[in-house]
Amino acid sequence: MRTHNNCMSASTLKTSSLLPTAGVIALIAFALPAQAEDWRGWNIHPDGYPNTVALEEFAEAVEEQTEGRVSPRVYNNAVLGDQSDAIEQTRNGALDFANFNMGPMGPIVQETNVFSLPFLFNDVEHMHTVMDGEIGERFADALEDKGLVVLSWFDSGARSLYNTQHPIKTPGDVEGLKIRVMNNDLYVDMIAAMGGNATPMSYGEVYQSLTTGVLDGAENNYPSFESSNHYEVTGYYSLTEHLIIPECLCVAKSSWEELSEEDQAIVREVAEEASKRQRELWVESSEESRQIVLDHGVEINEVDDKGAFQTLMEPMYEEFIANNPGTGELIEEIRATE
Ligand code: GTR
Repeated sequence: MRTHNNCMSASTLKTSSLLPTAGVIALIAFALPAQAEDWRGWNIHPDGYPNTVALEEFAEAVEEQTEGRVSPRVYNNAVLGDQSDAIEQTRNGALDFANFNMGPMGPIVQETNVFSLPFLFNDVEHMHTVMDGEIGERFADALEDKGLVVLSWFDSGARSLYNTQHPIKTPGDVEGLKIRVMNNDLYVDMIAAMGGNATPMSYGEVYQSLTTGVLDGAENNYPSFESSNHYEVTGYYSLTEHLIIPECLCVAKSSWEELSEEDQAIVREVAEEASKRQRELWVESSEESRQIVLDHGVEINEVDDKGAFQTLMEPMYEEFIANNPGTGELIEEIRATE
């Protein structure tokens, strides 16, 4: 935690001829305002991305409403490190806040791995209902136990496969393709179950690997497919919609605990607003991105039989449930949430 004091320092107050007495020091300390907290925030996305806009508005509103007691600044484009590193850095307080996807969170907060099971949620609305309810609170508790205070949940749409070779209509079309996945072994199993070869890789390295043929494809939602420019180097986007993964807006527990209760309440409220804003922007941005990639000439195809992909995931579910006691019930609970 870095702090600064935007008022005059004690040394400027003291006269040159007299050393301050203990009483004078106490008076000075009393007169100085509480120290402002400079918060550094990690963000993987570029300028103009819905999450970036929501995070920047969050930062501005927090600064304004806490009257400068908390002064957050967002660093875009993962300049502060890749997502797995940033999660660790936020857990240990080297970073103060961030927007994280629950995919790369899985290896660090095991409970969140359930979100990396393909076809868990029926649709994005279902994911929102689950995350905004009691189940979402349980996940927030699990994250807090690992040093991350969840303030609100963001959207990240549905992820679909894209590649340089051909449209994917059936699992057979994935056969032999080298597909980039986020850092989580569950995705290696997922792509293997479809017949492809998965390479876990950080987001920033994917573009180059697609151009050199190290990768044939990757998977993501429309806004990321577009803003990462991956659409420029892959001709086919196939609507498998195999993953719907929540994201959090979270704060390092150590930074959180330095706030007064009053400021915590302000930050929480502003974060709720940021989530609403992000979800609205998400819808607009997904449509805009879809249009941009279409205009560029990317072939987008529906997948008529998603059930064929879903069936292939059954052994993955069985293994997951066997290795993670209690998750069978949790999955049923999530599926039964309306
Ligand atoms: C995006 C997500 C990022 C990151 C990225 C990726 O959709 O918002 O946090 O996980 O995908 O594929 O690495």
